[in-house]
Amino acid sequence: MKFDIVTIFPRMVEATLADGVVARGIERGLLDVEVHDLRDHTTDRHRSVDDVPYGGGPGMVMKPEPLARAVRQIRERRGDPATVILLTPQGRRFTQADAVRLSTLKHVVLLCGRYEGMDERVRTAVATEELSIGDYVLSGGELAALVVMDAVGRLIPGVVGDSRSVEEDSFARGLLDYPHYTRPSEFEGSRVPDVLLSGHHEEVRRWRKRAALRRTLERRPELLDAAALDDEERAMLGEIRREQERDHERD
Ligand code: 9D3
Repeated sequence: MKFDIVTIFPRMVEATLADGVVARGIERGLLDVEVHDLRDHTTDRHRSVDDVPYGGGPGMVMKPEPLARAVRQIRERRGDPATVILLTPQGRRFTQADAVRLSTLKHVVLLCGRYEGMDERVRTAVATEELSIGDYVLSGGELAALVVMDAVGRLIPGVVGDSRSVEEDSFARGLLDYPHYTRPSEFEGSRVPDVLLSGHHEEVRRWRKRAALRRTLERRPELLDAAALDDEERAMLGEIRREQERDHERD
């Protein structure tokens, strides 16, 4: 899979790609990432990527031509119909389902904005979709593009060493993770639950499942609406809910 990322901060993106999961995917030849400096696609003496907004107002707007030229060059070189994603606060929220969908594609172009935003015609004429990574204000699309590449990259078979980690991932299963423990068995007066030391694999499995359900119910109950629960999980969830109701009555 190939990512082309267009930015005015290529060094920021390259530095982040030097280590971690995407770096390993690149080393293993499973991922290819090319970082494009938007200024290389300008035609004026000052290499301008932004201009004042029509209609007035504060800040600057990214000019459409350099972005369109960058994407045209990327398309010409590859010759395939690429997905062109604009990272923008106005985009649809990026989810694990998007990561799974994008991981099936051969080629994705990521456009990073800066300043107040991009000329509207980049959105309508160049981008094929728009994504946001959440409801907080970043100073540009670069970190969002890196988030997307990380989430997608680790779904490419072979990028993450142990594929069981990917399959078991909390959002892949629709539940939050169960608590993890390693040595020592007692730390600052807090002991590892006995069942995890017991060697009873079936009991461990059930304990983890119950713990994951309890955490999800307490912290992210809306995830349970979408989770595909099996019979055992539905029964456990019923028990946990009854326990909690009992605890509330006592308070
Ligand atoms: C300060 C300008 N704001 C005025 C209302 C709007 C604004 C424009 C550009 C706010 C942030 C940005 C830069 N952010 C992104 O490009 C961005 C982003 C984000 O800020 N949050 C979550 N996901 C994303 S994806 C791209």
